[in-house]
Amino acid sequence: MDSARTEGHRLNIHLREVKLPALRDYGELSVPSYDRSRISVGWAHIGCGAFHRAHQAYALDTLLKRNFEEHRGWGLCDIDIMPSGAPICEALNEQSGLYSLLEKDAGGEHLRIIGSVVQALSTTRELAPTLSLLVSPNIKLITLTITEGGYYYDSAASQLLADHPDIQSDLAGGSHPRTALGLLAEALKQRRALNIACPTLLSCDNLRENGRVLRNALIAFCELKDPALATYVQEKVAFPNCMVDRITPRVTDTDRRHIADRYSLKDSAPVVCESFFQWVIEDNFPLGRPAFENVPGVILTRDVTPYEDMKLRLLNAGHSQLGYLGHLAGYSLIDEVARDTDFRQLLTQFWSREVIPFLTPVSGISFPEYCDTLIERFANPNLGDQTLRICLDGSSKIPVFLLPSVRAGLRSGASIDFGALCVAAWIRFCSGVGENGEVIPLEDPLSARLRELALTVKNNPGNDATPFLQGLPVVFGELATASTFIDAVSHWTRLLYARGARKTLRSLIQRRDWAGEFWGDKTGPALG
Ligand code: CS2
Repeated sequence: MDSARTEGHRLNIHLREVKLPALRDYGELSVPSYDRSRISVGWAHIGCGAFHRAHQAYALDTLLKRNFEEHRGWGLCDIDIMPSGAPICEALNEQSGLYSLLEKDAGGEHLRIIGSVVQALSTTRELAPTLSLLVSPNIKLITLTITEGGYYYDSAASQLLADHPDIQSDLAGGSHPRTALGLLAEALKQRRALNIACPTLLSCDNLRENGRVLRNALIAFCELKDPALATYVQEKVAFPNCMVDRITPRVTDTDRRHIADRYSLKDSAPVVCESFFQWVIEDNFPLGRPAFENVPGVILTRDVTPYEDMKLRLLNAGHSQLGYLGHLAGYSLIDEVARDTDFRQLLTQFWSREVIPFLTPVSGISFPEYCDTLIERFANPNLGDQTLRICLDGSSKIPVFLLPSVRAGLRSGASIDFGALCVAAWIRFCSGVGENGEVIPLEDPLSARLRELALTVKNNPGNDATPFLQGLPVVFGELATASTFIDAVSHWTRLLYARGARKTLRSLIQRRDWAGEFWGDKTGPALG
């Protein structure tokens, strides 16, 4: 047995005590091979969650391993603005930024200690140091993973949610920024005053044209706060779009115990993810960038939108289908849902009938093959991704992941039943009580409103979904008055209440009146 494993077993080591040279790569464990003391911060990231640490921080770690001298000035400082993010910042700092990333695929797992994060700052505790870092000329790139709702932007209406209490608080100059927009506006204001060039702002959230959304939201925020700053942002700041992809479940105590037992490592900030990694980035970085093209899985391109549409409408909307219906059908893990034949049929029919026909082709990618890979990824039995993780924040995910396909279907007179069934499942889910009377925990900034509206639908004659659809203009926009959509959602909600999730989805996938062949039929046996 090699020294690392022996040492680990003997010491039952905690990452905060690890001396890296003592912990060498062995089989399933790899560690930073570079001299971390020579890394300086050049990249700030807002949102210290697991996704960022499975994605951007992983990409930089790969580059530091490959070409240390070129990248040692790009070290990451992770910033969190949520009070709930303070403990993770503390845990990372105690471990001098180190954490373990457990990559899992169907064949096994690999544990990798990531060394690219130099420091973590929580604005609730360390606002002044955060601002001075963001204003420093060393910072040439600021990336964000602040969730779809973190932009306070209604994409369908193209407007900032200016009345939102968090935005109002930041406009009024509250003691601590509640939004990333407020924090960024303050940092850019100071940079402008000091005549320091603007870093590139790269949104890494699951939004269509995430760079454009960030730009529009930030400019709209600045217009209300400081119009001269709005003009400056408009003229001086680059906001490339990018598409990010790596399934990253919530870390559980079981994962922590597993890392401690199998690798003899205690880690207060571990991350679990699949081994798949993809990052498609628009190449627009005026102050330079790490050599992202050298990270396997990264594509630099001029137009990210076809990749975004493909990923959001196939992967993320597919997840929503499995999440809501799967949860109602009694599943707590996505891989179990994805191995259920009825649900596989649901996915393949949904994709082939209601999504793929409306996607712009992506050079070098066959959508059916992409979907086959998605099914394999969803069905990864080692990952332990939770249906409840997928079901959280529906009010900001459904409009981005699902409704663009519904709109495209309505425009062309095609079927929208799979989309409508997913919305119906969300409404049924939001009632807060499952099919066997169990409580469904709702995690969404709008949870109280969602529950109230969903209960109105539950108690409506015929489960008419109109109050839910019309009560959430930010989610449904003009769809709330589209009678075909209202009728379809009401129909599926009624069936979900009358028959339950499984029978309802069977009645859709076994429907006999579909016209023509579709990809799901052709590949049925392989997927069944
Ligand atoms: C998921 C995503 O949140 C969701 O609903 O679909 O978190 C998904 O796992 C990632 O976007 C994968 O890249």
